[in-house]
Amino acid sequence: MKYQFPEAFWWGSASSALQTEGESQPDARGETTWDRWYQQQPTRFHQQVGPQDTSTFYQHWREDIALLKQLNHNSFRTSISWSRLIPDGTGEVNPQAVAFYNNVIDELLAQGIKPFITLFHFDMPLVMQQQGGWESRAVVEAFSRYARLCFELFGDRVLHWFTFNEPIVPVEGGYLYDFHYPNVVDFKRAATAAYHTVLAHAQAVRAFRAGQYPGEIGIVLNLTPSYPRSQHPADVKAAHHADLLFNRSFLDPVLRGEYPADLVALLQSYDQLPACQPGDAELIADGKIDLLGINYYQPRRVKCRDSAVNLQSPFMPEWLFDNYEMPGRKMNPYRGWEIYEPGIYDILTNLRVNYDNPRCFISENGMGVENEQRFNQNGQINDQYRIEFVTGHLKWLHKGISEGSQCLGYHMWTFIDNWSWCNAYKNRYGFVQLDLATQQRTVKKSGEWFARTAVDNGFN
Ligand code: BGP
Repeated sequence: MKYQFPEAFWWGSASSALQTEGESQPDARGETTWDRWYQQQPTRFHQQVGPQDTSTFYQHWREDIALLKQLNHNSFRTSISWSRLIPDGTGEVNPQAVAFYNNVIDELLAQGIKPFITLFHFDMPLVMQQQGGWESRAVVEAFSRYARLCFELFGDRVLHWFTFNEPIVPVEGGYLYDFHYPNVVDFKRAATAAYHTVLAHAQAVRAFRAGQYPGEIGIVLNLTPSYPRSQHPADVKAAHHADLLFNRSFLDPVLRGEYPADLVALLQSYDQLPACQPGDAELIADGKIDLLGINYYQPRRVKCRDSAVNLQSPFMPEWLFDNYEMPGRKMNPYRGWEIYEPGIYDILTNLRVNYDNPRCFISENGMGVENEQRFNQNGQINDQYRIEFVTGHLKWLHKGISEGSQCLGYHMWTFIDNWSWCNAYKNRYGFVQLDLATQQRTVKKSGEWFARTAVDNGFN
């Protein structure tokens, strides 16, 4: 076999609580920011489909885990919903939630599938947001209590924990670019939210280590390699700034235990540093992880600004660089994102060379397709494009591993077509097609291909 992967390689997929669980009356969870945002502004959501309309994992967990088994998963990542476990964020624990997550974890294990559990995948309990969300240190404390509770309840069986999924995304979406609640635009508030997320992560890691739970703890970051338009120093500097803001603002604290000095100097020069407290540096140093999850979808291409900055306007990342549309780049024709397979190799090489080669795995990679029903042939989605997408990335991943990267697995986004943030069901990603109206599940061609690849531990 030409592309054989290391023994015990993790083959699987990822999903998240809010995107799959759905409503669960009478065991209702507490409201999240997404529920509230949908009630307030349903038109922001694709075809006005909100977070209540999912693949109803809360009811179909046993059937869905049987499908994971059928697709030869040996591992599967999902998240715990903070607002389901503790509906008001800090108070009483919901016993139905405990029973539900126990059932899911036990059934995964019974089927030989390792549960990988994320503690926070974008679904902020509304009560916590009303107390300031990640801008508030009280919420950092509340998160750490929630994390400890999860370790206590499920830590005897869950051996792979992740504090956050893509923590930069709620910061970008909620405080810079208006695609997450609370949809404000303010760099200083964004920097504060990001800083407190790092503190919350570190508090959870501290609690995990103090409790001496078995297994390991990490974080999932969406790493977007920043490629400059040219090797001109101004373009290279622009790409470096984008890398500092969007990758290294989380990567360095969790792998090196500190912020990059040039990021601190950069923010200081624009008077955008968040407020620190005594003890923060020690806390961040304690937040170093055992395992890094890497979400990779597309790179960031960057050039220096063509025009002068308006110094009267509020500071934004775009003061430091412009995004660049490289001519001839390969695009996903069904979703509008660039496809650049070598990016996965560049991420691994950067980690190996510059970050002491951490243990890592690809925690999300996937191809969203609009109107995918058009590829239905005789009752099954024939998604050859997705098989090509995955093989293209796996080849570069294989090269990275053969050069020494400690990449331990590959998880696709996602198992079943799911509800997605403001996009709802616009972009379908699943190995399994979901008919939302009937809740019928049908394995796509890519699911069958993945099942063979997982069992063969590679492909030709
Ligand atoms: C990642 C998130 C997932 C998922 C995916 C696809 O950033 O971790 O939760 O949503 O992106 O994104 P979209 O559905 O917006 O195409």
